[in-house]
Amino acid sequence: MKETKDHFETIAVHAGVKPDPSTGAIMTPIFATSTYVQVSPGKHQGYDYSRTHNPTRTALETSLAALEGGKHALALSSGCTGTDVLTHLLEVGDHVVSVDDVYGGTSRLFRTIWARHGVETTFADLTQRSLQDFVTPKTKMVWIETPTNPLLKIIDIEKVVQAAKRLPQKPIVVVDNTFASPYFQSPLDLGADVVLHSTTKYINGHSDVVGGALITNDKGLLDKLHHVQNSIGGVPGPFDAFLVLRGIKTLALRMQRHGENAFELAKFLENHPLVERVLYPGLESHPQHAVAKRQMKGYGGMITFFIKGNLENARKFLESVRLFALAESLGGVESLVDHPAIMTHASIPAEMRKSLGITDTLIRLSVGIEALDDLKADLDQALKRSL
Ligand code: P1T
Repeated sequence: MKETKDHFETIAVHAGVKPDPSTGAIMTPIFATSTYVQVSPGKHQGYDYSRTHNPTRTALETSLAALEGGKHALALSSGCTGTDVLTHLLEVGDHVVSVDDVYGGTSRLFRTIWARHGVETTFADLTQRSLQDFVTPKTKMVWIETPTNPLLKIIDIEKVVQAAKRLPQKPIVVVDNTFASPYFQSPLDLGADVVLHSTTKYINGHSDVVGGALITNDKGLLDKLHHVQNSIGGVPGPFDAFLVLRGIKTLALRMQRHGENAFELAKFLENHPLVERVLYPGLESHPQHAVAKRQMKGYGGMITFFIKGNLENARKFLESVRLFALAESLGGVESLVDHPAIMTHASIPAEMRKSLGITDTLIRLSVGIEALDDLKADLDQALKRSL
């Protein structure tokens, strides 16, 4: 089968996937092996041990790189492993500037693990102030998440990249592209050095794998990242690699539907009398709508809204949904609902959460691919029960 780089849909189906040469099997085999026979010491077919490389993982990495329009990818055991592997590139005394509203686990890793190992992080609202206001001579990594989790702030990637490139120490600019997916946003094209994914989310899309990925055009950087990964061992098993590769084939179709459903639901919620405020990058009321319109090809499947009332009203709503499942995570075909303050962002200190605006009435939706009318009806009945 000939690989093509023409369109995203074609890449999603074909990149990295070749018929197995020994059998013709069209699907990539699950190479369930820890080791590989060598004909002479050090003489092998490119694989010596599965922590280092595995053929099912190689196929997934080829696919991931192609999806992001990048040259190289590493598949990892989780999104958090990707954050950890990147931060391992830094040294004691180095500094990170991170977007303030990031996934709770990313914030936790910077604040409670890496801070103990001498890497300090400043959390910055890069929608309001520029990168220059936060950098020090020791700033070696800039961490962008956009859209952010859970407030869906949109960071102007190109602007931050340009500010970073002007610094003499040339910090690595990382973009966590999990919320947008490569279907809606291509950070490498905007100058980012590395893209991170929690493949647990849209890329796999079926809520049955925990995985991560790093994608870059820089071979030197890839080698350093692979050295860390191989040293600490954060690799996915071959079955997980196979599942993610299988999920990717429908990524374009799924993202299209996630985006359409979310856009309609965002408009529905914005006009609902029991909703205080809706945050969705596609709405003109979104503070960074213009940036989203320029840098994204669509606005994604995540919606955040503030329900009218207090925690009790939020609780009643969350206990009343029937189709939306109350669960952490996002990006699967089924719709999920999350209460960030109690669930996904509970590890962020209360004061910090408060100053970010992650309140008791904040609700996050991961809109699935079900029929729009059913999702709308579910939200409507649950909102009515929130009173
Ligand atoms: O769960 P893991 O695969 O380790 O991915 C971590 C991660 C990284 N980046 C973003 C933007 C994320 O949303 C996540 C994981 N997020 C959730 C589990 C959640 O419900 O928000």
